[in-house]
Amino acid sequence: MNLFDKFKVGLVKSSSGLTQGFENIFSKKKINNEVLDEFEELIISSDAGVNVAAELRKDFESFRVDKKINDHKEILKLLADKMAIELLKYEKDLSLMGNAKTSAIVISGVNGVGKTTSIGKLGKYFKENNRSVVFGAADTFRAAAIDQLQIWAAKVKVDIIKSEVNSDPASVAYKTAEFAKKNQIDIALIDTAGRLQNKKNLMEEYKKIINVLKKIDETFPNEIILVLDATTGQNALNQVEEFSKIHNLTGLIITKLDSTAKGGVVLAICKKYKLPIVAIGMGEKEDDLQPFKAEYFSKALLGVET
Ligand SMILES: Nc1nc2c(ncn2[C@@H]2O[C@H](COP(=O)(O)OP(=O)(O)O)[C@@H](O)[C@H]2O)c(=O)[nH]1
Ligand SMILES: [Mg+2]
Repeated sequence: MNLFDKFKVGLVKSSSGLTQGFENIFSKKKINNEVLDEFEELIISSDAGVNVAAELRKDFESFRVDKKINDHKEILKLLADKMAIELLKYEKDLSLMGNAKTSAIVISGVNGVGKTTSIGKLGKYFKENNRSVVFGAADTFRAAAIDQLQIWAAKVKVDIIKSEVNSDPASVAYKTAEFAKKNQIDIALIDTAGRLQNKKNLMEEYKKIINVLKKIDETFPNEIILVLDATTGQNALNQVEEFSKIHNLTGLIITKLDSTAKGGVVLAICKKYKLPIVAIGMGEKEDDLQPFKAEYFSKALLGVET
Protein backbone atom coordinates (compact mmCIF):
# COMPACT_ATOMS: atom_id res chain seq x y z
CA MET A 1 0.00 0.00 0.00
CA ASN A 2 1.43 3.40 -0.90
CA LEU A 3 1.33 6.30 1.53
CA PHE A 4 -1.69 7.99 -0.05
CA ASP A 5 -3.64 4.72 0.16
CA LYS A 6 -2.73 4.47 3.84
CA PHE A 7 -4.20 7.93 4.40
CA LYS A 8 -7.34 6.99 2.47
CA VAL A 9 -7.87 3.80 4.47
CA GLY A 10 -6.97 5.46 7.78
CA LEU A 11 -9.30 8.40 7.32
CA VAL A 12 -12.22 6.45 5.91
CA LYS A 13 -14.56 7.30 8.80
CA SER A 14 -13.92 11.02 8.57
CA SER A 15 -14.14 11.09 4.81
CA SER A 16 -17.31 9.02 4.52
CA GLY A 17 -19.14 11.41 6.84
CA LEU A 18 -18.11 14.36 4.72
CA THR A 19 -18.63 12.63 1.38
CA GLN A 20 -22.24 11.79 2.20
CA GLY A 21 -22.86 15.38 3.17
CA PHE A 22 -21.21 16.65 -0.01
CA GLU A 23 -23.39 14.34 -2.15
CA ASN A 24 -26.44 15.93 -0.65
CA ILE A 25 -25.16 19.46 -1.15
CA PHE A 26 -23.96 18.83 -4.70
CA SER A 27 -27.36 17.40 -5.62
CA LYS A 28 -28.95 20.83 -5.11
CA LYS A 29 -29.55 22.63 -8.40
CA LYS A 30 -29.49 26.11 -6.98
CA ILE A 31 -26.78 27.23 -4.60
CA ASN A 32 -28.35 29.76 -2.24
CA ASN A 33 -27.41 30.84 1.26
CA GLU A 34 -29.24 27.91 2.77
CA VAL A 35 -27.11 25.44 0.84
CA LEU A 36 -23.96 27.35 1.72
CA ASP A 37 -24.97 27.23 5.39
CA GLU A 38 -25.44 23.51 5.06
CA PHE A 39 -21.95 23.21 3.57
CA GLU A 40 -20.46 25.24 6.41
CA GLU A 41 -22.25 23.15 9.04
CA LEU A 42 -21.01 19.98 7.43
CA ILE A 43 -17.41 21.19 7.77
CA ILE A 44 -18.04 22.25 11.37
CA SER A 45 -19.42 18.76 12.09
CA SER A 46 -15.98 17.37 11.22
CA ASP A 47 -14.50 19.44 14.09
CA ALA A 48 -12.58 21.71 11.71
CA GLY A 49 -13.66 24.79 13.65
CA VAL A 50 -15.72 27.81 12.61
CA ASN A 51 -12.88 29.74 10.97
CA VAL A 52 -11.84 26.93 8.68
CA ALA A 53 -15.49 26.22 7.87
CA ALA A 54 -16.12 29.86 6.93
CA GLU A 55 -13.06 29.90 4.67
CA LEU A 56 -13.99 26.68 2.92
CA ARG A 57 -17.53 27.99 2.44
CA LYS A 58 -16.13 31.00 0.61
CA ASP A 59 -13.90 28.79 -1.52
CA PHE A 60 -16.83 26.50 -2.31
CA GLU A 61 -19.00 29.46 -3.29
CA SER A 62 -16.27 30.89 -5.48
CA PHE A 63 -15.72 27.59 -7.34
CA ARG A 64 -19.36 26.60 -7.63
CA VAL A 65 -21.12 29.96 -8.08
CA ASP A 66 -18.55 32.49 -9.37
CA LYS A 67 -16.52 30.15 -11.54
CA LYS A 68 -19.61 28.02 -12.34
CA ILE A 69 -17.77 24.73 -11.94
CA ASN A 70 -20.34 21.93 -11.92
CA ASP A 71 -18.16 18.85 -11.72
CA HIS A 72 -18.28 17.69 -8.07
CA LYS A 73 -14.98 15.88 -8.23
CA GLU A 74 -13.33 18.97 -9.68
CA ILE A 75 -14.66 21.15 -6.85
CA LEU A 76 -13.52 18.75 -4.13
CA LYS A 77 -10.10 18.53 -5.74
CA LEU A 78 -9.81 22.33 -5.79
CA LEU A 79 -10.90 22.51 -2.14
CA ALA A 80 -8.40 19.82 -1.18
CA ASP A 81 -5.66 21.73 -3.01
CA LYS A 82 -6.43 24.90 -1.07
CA MET A 83 -6.51 22.97 2.18
CA ALA A 84 -3.19 21.33 1.39
CA ILE A 85 -1.50 24.66 0.70
CA GLU A 86 -2.68 25.88 4.10
CA LEU A 87 -1.55 22.70 5.88
CA LEU A 88 1.79 22.43 4.12
CA LYS A 89 3.26 24.86 6.67
CA TYR A 90 2.67 22.27 9.37
CA GLU A 91 4.40 19.34 7.73
CA LYS A 92 7.50 18.32 9.60
CA ASP A 93 10.03 16.03 8.01
CA LEU A 94 10.30 13.14 10.43
CA SER A 95 13.04 11.48 8.43
CA LEU A 96 15.45 14.31 9.31
CA MET A 97 15.25 13.77 13.06
CA GLY A 98 18.41 12.52 14.70
CA ASN A 99 20.28 12.94 11.45
CA ALA A 100 23.45 14.70 12.53
CA LYS A 101 23.75 13.85 16.21
CA THR A 102 21.79 12.31 19.04
CA SER A 103 18.30 13.75 19.49
CA ALA A 104 16.42 13.48 22.75
CA ILE A 105 12.68 13.59 22.24
CA VAL A 106 10.21 13.92 25.10
CA ILE A 107 6.74 12.61 24.38
CA SER A 108 4.10 14.36 26.48
CA GLY A 109 0.33 14.27 26.73
CA VAL A 110 -2.49 13.19 29.04
CA ASN A 111 -3.28 9.60 29.90
CA GLY A 112 -4.63 7.40 27.16
CA VAL A 113 -3.97 9.65 24.17
CA GLY A 114 -1.52 7.15 22.66
CA LYS A 115 1.95 8.23 23.84
CA THR A 116 3.39 4.79 24.48
CA THR A 117 1.84 3.33 21.34
CA SER A 118 3.17 6.22 19.25
CA ILE A 119 6.65 5.75 20.70
CA GLY A 120 6.54 2.09 19.70
CA LYS A 121 5.44 2.99 16.18
CA LEU A 122 8.01 5.79 15.93
CA GLY A 123 10.71 3.33 16.95
CA LYS A 124 9.78 1.16 14.00
CA TYR A 125 9.58 4.15 11.65
CA PHE A 126 13.01 5.47 12.64
CA LYS A 127 14.63 2.05 12.40
CA GLU A 128 13.24 1.65 8.90
CA ASN A 129 14.85 4.99 8.12
CA ASN A 130 18.22 3.74 9.35
CA ARG A 131 18.20 5.49 12.69
CA SER A 132 19.20 3.79 15.91
CA VAL A 133 16.69 4.25 18.72
CA VAL A 134 16.41 3.85 22.47
CA PHE A 135 13.19 4.09 24.50
CA GLY A 136 13.07 5.57 27.99
CA ALA A 137 10.27 4.34 30.26
CA ALA A 138 9.84 7.55 32.27
CA ASP A 139 6.18 6.85 32.95
CA THR A 140 7.05 5.13 36.19
CA PHE A 141 3.67 5.46 37.86
CA ARG A 142 2.24 2.14 36.77
CA ALA A 143 4.10 -1.12 36.29
CA ALA A 144 1.82 -1.81 33.32
CA ALA A 145 3.07 1.33 31.59
CA ILE A 146 6.68 0.14 31.82
CA ASP A 147 5.68 -3.34 30.61
CA GLN A 148 3.77 -1.86 27.69
CA LEU A 149 6.83 0.04 26.48
CA GLN A 150 8.98 -3.05 27.06
CA ILE A 151 6.67 -5.06 24.78
CA TRP A 152 6.96 -2.41 22.08
CA ALA A 153 10.74 -2.34 22.47
CA ALA A 154 10.88 -6.11 21.94
CA LYS A 155 8.47 -5.95 19.02
CA VAL A 156 10.36 -3.27 17.11
CA LYS A 157 13.75 -4.43 18.41
CA VAL A 158 15.09 -1.34 20.13
CA ASP A 159 16.85 -0.88 23.47
CA ILE A 160 14.92 0.33 26.47
CA ILE A 161 16.05 2.06 29.63
CA LYS A 162 13.70 1.47 32.54
CA SER A 163 13.57 1.39 36.29
CA GLU A 164 11.26 0.16 39.03
CA VAL A 165 7.71 1.36 39.34
CA ASN A 166 7.44 4.64 41.28
CA SER A 167 11.07 5.54 40.69
CA ASP A 168 11.97 9.09 39.68
CA PRO A 169 10.87 9.76 36.06
CA ALA A 170 13.61 12.38 35.59
CA SER A 171 16.25 9.83 36.55
CA VAL A 172 15.00 7.42 33.87
CA ALA A 173 14.98 10.26 31.33
CA TYR A 174 18.55 11.14 32.31
CA LYS A 175 19.78 7.57 32.00
CA THR A 176 18.08 7.19 28.63
CA ALA A 177 19.67 10.32 27.16
CA GLU A 178 23.01 9.46 28.70
CA PHE A 179 22.89 5.97 27.18
CA ALA A 180 21.96 7.43 23.79
CA LYS A 181 24.77 9.94 23.84
CA LYS A 182 27.41 7.51 25.06
CA ASN A 183 26.46 4.88 22.52
CA GLN A 184 25.92 7.37 19.70
CA ILE A 185 22.32 6.36 19.30
CA ASP A 186 20.45 8.68 16.94
CA ILE A 187 17.18 9.07 18.77
CA ALA A 188 16.11 8.73 22.40
CA LEU A 189 12.33 8.63 22.79
CA ILE A 190 11.22 9.37 26.33
CA ASP A 191 7.77 8.25 27.48
CA THR A 192 6.06 10.24 30.24
CA ALA A 193 3.06 9.88 32.54
CA GLY A 194 1.07 13.02 31.88
CA ARG A 195 -1.48 12.87 34.64
CA LEU A 196 -3.38 16.11 34.35
CA GLN A 197 -5.24 15.45 37.63
CA ASN A 198 -2.45 17.07 39.52
CA LYS A 199 -1.28 19.94 37.39
CA LYS A 200 1.31 21.32 39.74
CA ASN A 201 3.10 18.00 40.11
CA LEU A 202 2.88 17.40 36.41
CA MET A 203 4.44 20.73 35.66
CA GLU A 204 7.25 20.12 38.09
CA GLU A 205 7.86 16.66 36.76
CA TYR A 206 8.21 17.88 33.18
CA LYS A 207 10.48 20.72 34.27
CA LYS A 208 12.68 18.29 36.11
CA ILE A 209 12.89 15.98 33.11
CA ILE A 210 13.82 18.87 30.83
CA ASN A 211 16.41 20.21 33.27
CA VAL A 212 18.21 16.91 33.75
CA LEU A 213 18.33 16.35 30.00
CA LYS A 214 20.01 19.73 29.58
CA LYS A 215 22.73 18.61 31.94
CA ILE A 216 23.76 15.95 29.44
CA ASP A 217 23.58 18.21 26.41
CA GLU A 218 22.33 21.78 26.37
CA THR A 219 20.51 21.15 23.09
CA PHE A 220 18.42 18.44 24.81
CA PRO A 221 15.50 17.93 24.61
CA ASN A 222 15.59 18.55 20.87
CA GLU A 223 11.87 18.01 20.67
CA ILE A 224 8.99 18.13 23.12
CA ILE A 225 6.09 16.57 21.33
CA LEU A 226 2.50 16.62 22.54
CA VAL A 227 0.31 13.66 21.66
CA LEU A 228 -3.39 14.39 21.09
CA ASP A 229 -6.32 12.01 20.67
CA ALA A 230 -8.39 13.20 17.69
CA THR A 231 -11.56 11.65 19.10
CA THR A 232 -11.58 14.12 22.00
CA GLY A 233 -12.41 17.10 19.78
CA GLN A 234 -12.37 20.41 21.60
CA ASN A 235 -10.55 18.80 24.52
CA ALA A 236 -7.53 18.24 22.32
CA LEU A 237 -7.33 21.99 21.76
CA ASN A 238 -7.50 22.61 25.51
CA GLN A 239 -4.64 20.20 26.04
CA VAL A 240 -2.40 22.14 23.65
CA GLU A 241 -3.25 25.22 25.68
CA GLU A 242 -2.43 23.56 29.02
CA PHE A 243 0.78 21.85 27.95
CA SER A 244 2.07 24.98 26.23
CA LYS A 245 1.98 26.62 29.65
CA ILE A 246 4.16 23.83 31.06
CA HIS A 247 6.81 23.78 28.35
CA ASN A 248 7.43 24.96 24.79
CA LEU A 249 6.05 22.40 22.40
CA THR A 250 7.96 21.69 19.19
CA GLY A 251 5.35 19.52 17.50
CA LEU A 252 2.26 17.37 17.73
CA ILE A 253 1.28 13.78 17.09
CA ILE A 254 -2.43 13.33 16.45
CA THR A 255 -3.68 9.80 17.08
CA LYS A 256 -6.84 7.76 16.54
CA LEU A 257 -7.75 9.51 13.31
CA ASP A 258 -8.97 6.09 12.17
CA SER A 259 -11.61 5.87 14.86
CA THR A 260 -13.33 9.22 14.52
CA ALA A 261 -15.51 10.94 11.96
CA LYS A 262 -13.99 14.19 13.09
CA GLY A 263 -10.66 14.31 11.30
CA GLY A 264 -11.24 18.00 10.66
CA VAL A 265 -9.86 18.62 14.15
CA VAL A 266 -6.39 18.59 12.56
CA LEU A 267 -7.36 21.75 10.65
CA ALA A 268 -8.64 23.47 13.78
CA ILE A 269 -5.49 22.65 15.72
CA CYS A 270 -3.13 23.82 12.96
CA LYS A 271 -5.07 27.01 12.43
CA LYS A 272 -5.14 27.91 16.11
CA TYR A 273 -1.74 26.79 17.40
CA LYS A 274 0.46 26.81 14.30
CA LEU A 275 2.50 23.87 15.55
CA PRO A 276 4.02 21.34 13.17
CA ILE A 277 2.46 17.90 13.01
CA VAL A 278 5.16 15.32 13.39
CA ALA A 279 3.03 12.28 12.67
CA ILE A 280 -0.52 10.99 12.70
CA GLY A 281 -1.83 7.74 14.17
CA MET A 282 -4.40 5.84 12.15
CA GLY A 283 -4.62 2.51 13.97
CA GLU A 284 -3.19 0.43 16.80
CA LYS A 285 -0.57 -1.56 14.92
CA GLU A 286 3.09 -0.86 14.41
CA ASP A 287 2.67 0.42 10.85
CA ASP A 288 -0.27 2.65 11.68
CA LEU A 289 1.68 5.83 12.26
CA GLN A 290 2.59 8.00 9.30
CA PRO A 291 4.44 11.24 8.76
CA PHE A 292 1.95 14.04 8.19
CA LYS A 293 1.55 14.80 4.49
CA ALA A 294 -0.67 17.83 3.88
CA GLU A 295 -1.65 16.82 0.36
CA TYR A 296 -2.58 13.23 1.19
CA PHE A 297 -4.39 14.26 4.35
CA SER A 298 -6.48 16.93 2.57
CA LYS A 299 -7.41 14.68 -0.32
CA ALA A 300 -8.21 11.70 1.88
CA LEU A 301 -10.35 13.81 4.21
CA LEU A 302 -12.42 15.22 1.34
CA GLY A 303 -12.66 11.87 -0.42
CA VAL A 304 -10.58 12.87 -3.45
CA GLU A 305 -9.47 9.64 -5.14
CA THR A 306 -6.31 10.60 -6.99
N1 LIG B 1 -7.52 3.25 16.88
C1 LIG B 1 -6.39 3.74 17.37
N2 LIG B 1 -6.03 3.47 18.65
C2 LIG B 1 -4.88 3.97 19.12
C3 LIG B 1 -4.05 4.81 18.32
N3 LIG B 1 -2.98 5.19 19.09
C4 LIG B 1 -3.15 4.59 20.29
N4 LIG B 1 -4.29 3.87 20.32
C5 LIG B 1 -4.84 3.09 21.45
O1 LIG B 1 -5.14 3.97 22.53
C6 LIG B 1 -4.95 3.30 23.77
C7 LIG B 1 -4.06 4.14 24.69
O2 LIG B 1 -2.76 4.18 24.13
P1 LIG B 1 -1.44 4.37 25.01
O3 LIG B 1 -0.30 4.39 24.06
O4 LIG B 1 -1.39 3.37 26.10
O5 LIG B 1 -1.69 5.82 25.62
P2 LIG B 1 -0.81 6.65 26.68
O6 LIG B 1 -1.52 6.52 28.00
O7 LIG B 1 -0.83 8.06 26.20
O8 LIG B 1 0.54 6.07 26.68
C8 LIG B 1 -4.38 1.94 23.44
O9 LIG B 1 -5.43 1.00 23.48
C9 LIG B 1 -3.85 2.10 22.03
O10 LIG B 1 -3.85 0.89 21.31
C10 LIG B 1 -4.46 5.11 16.96
O11 LIG B 1 -3.83 5.84 16.21
N5 LIG B 1 -5.64 4.55 16.57
MG1 LIG C 1 1.63 5.29 28.27
